[in-house]
Amino acid sequence: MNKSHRVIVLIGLLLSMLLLTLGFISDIVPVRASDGESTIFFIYTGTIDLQRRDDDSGANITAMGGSAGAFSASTKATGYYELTLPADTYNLTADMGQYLKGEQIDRPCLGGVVYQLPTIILLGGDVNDDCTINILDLAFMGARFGTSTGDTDFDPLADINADGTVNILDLTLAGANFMQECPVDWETPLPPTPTNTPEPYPYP
Ligand SMILES: [Ca+2]
Ligand SMILES: [Ca+2]
Ligand SMILES: [Ca+2]
Repeated sequence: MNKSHRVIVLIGLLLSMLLLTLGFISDIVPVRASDGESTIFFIYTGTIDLQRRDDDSGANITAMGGSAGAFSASTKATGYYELTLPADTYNLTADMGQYLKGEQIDRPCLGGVVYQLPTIILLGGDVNDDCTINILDLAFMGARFGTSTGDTDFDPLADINADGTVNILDLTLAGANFMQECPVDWETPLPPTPTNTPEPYPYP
């Protein structure tokens, strides 16, 4: 590389840094995969709402791709998540312990797109994580009824709303969801519109 080439590369680098600083270059850029093909990432955003919890952190969104593998992210306290993925077709799962999970199958995901999945409300009360809320879950909770954090027979699994006590609030929540099963309702989003211009999305 002669001197003029080095100057051109340096100017290019400085220009890129300037454009990045000014926000003209999106953080969603094609990257070179190991096979030499260009891969474009996109971002799913959305919200997972845990019934009767104000703090919706700790729920997981998982995407299993046909060829891209598995990706996952956790929710913040607001229930908000972001998941960055390479283009592929994915099966999506929204899940949290003690709650029934939701699924979306065969979601085609195109590159260079940022879009929002519909909010999903996970139903509480599946203590034993067998995808149904039934007498087994209620019996487990009933056996620990009235216990609180620090009690020897307290079990956080029975504390559905995670307020530190197993009481009528937990029991009525599971009761209201009695005989519900996975997957819970999760509105299917419209297919994303192919675009190389990322749409603005809200960060809470
Ligand atoms: Ca909630
Ligand atoms: Ca169950
Ligand atoms: Ca509770």
